[in-house]
Formats: sequence, structure tokens, C-alpha cells
Amino acid sequence: MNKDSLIALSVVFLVLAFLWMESSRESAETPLESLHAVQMSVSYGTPVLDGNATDAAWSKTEWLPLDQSWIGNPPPAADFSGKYKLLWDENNLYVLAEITDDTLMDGHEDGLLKYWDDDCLEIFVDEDASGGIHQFSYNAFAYHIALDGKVVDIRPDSVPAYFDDHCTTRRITNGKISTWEVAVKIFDGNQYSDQPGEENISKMLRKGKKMGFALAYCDNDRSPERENFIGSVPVEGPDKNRGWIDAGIFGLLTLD
Ligand SMILES: [Ca+2]
Ligand SMILES: [Ca+2]
Ligand SMILES: [Ca+2]
Ligand SMILES: [Ca+2]
Repeated sequence: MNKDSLIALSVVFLVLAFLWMESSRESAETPLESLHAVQMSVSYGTPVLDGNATDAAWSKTEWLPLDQSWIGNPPPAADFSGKYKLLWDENNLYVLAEITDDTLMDGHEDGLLKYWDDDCLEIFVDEDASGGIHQFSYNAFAYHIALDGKVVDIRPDSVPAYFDDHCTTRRITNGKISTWEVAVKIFDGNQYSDQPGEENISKMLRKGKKMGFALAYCDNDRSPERENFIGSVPVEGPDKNRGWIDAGIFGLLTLD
């Protein structure tokens, strides 16, 4: 073997060794499944955002329960009951929530003040399903959607702010039943900037993508503080109101 062949062979060997090390490192990483107790797949489809659940796309997917008490005891069905469906397309994650709530209340005129003590739908999204603390970061978002459709979460500087362009909501209320149809844009929290002049582009979604997700409803019927807080996933331990801090309690979605 001449010198050139020997060098070429050595290079091939080094590349193969590097590739083998990379593949074994990847397989040693914790799979996202082990980080999330609840897992579900989401069907593809694009509903019309009109607050009506009559879309053909919604009819192909199952209702899921919104029935885990995160604060207080389970409420009677007439006070609160809820169910939801999910869909996705390239541009959005879609949430359809059918909420029975005997009294709709928006008591705080300032939408950034104690917004969790007014009736609101809360959508939790962790784009990379990393889990972990997100209270004062964009590791995950906790979108509080008020009855007027305004969207609030806490910024990294710990100040609540509007994120209205992240969620488009159309709601129709008939008597005690409200149908919320929401298009949620998905942002990469690791890249997200709230500095003036910075633009954030939402991610294009693809089949197979995994995201952390949970849904909740803050129910108040004219009390000083919310009376019920009902989530979509069970939370271990005595303090179940952890979704706004810890993305580890979210479920894991796989886009199908
Ligand atoms: Ca619709
Ligand atoms: Ca109620
Ligand atoms: Ca994350
Ligand atoms: Ca209420």
C-alpha cells in the first residue's frame, strides 16, 4: 500500500469512528417519551376558525377530557365541565374546547392584572418538549386566553405581557356552553426575542414533530379569586398548580 492509500484509509477509519461515536451518543440521550407521563398523537387537518365545531376536520378526531382538578375539589358538572380536540397543519396547532361554565366572568378591566382570576382558557406549549422550568423564560409558553381573546404570558423579566399574535381565538357561547376554536402558532423558545424591533417567525410544523402540551380552564363565577382550575393532565403531588412554572407536567404530542 502506498502512502496516499494509507492516508485515505486512515481518513475513512476516522470518519467511521466519529459517526459511530455520534450515533451511540444520540441513542444514549433520554427519549422525550420518558420525560412525559401523558402521550398522544394529533391528526392532521385545518378547521375554519369560526367558533363552530362543525368542521369535517374536527369530526375525524376524538374528544379528550378536561377533567383534572389542579386547584380545589372537582367541580359539579353544572359549574364546570370541559372537553377538547386537537388538530395540526403546517402553520398552527388547533385547539377546540367545549366548556360548560355556568357564569362567564371578566372582572379585571386591566387584562394584565390577575388575569388568572377571570374565566380564561390556558394553553401550554413547549415547542421542543424539553420539559423543565419556564416560569420566567420562553422554554415554554402558558397562554392565558381571556374572554375577549387577548393572550397573556409572563416574560423573562417576570412582567406579564400580551402575546395576542400567538393565538387566534373565535368563541361562540350558547347558554352555558362555550366553544373555543383556537389557532396556536408555535415558536422556538430558544430563539424567541421580545426586544423591540426583533421579529419572531413561527415554526412550520411537520409530521412526526413532538411538542409538550397541556390545556386548562380557570373558572371564576364572581368570587375574588378563581374557584376552579381544571387541567388536561394529571399532576403528581399535593401542589398540582405547576403548569405555569414546570413544563415537565405537560403531555407529549406527536403530530401524525
Ligand atoms: Ca370551525
Ligand atoms: Ca363555573
Ligand atoms: Ca422547551
Ligand atoms: Ca366561570
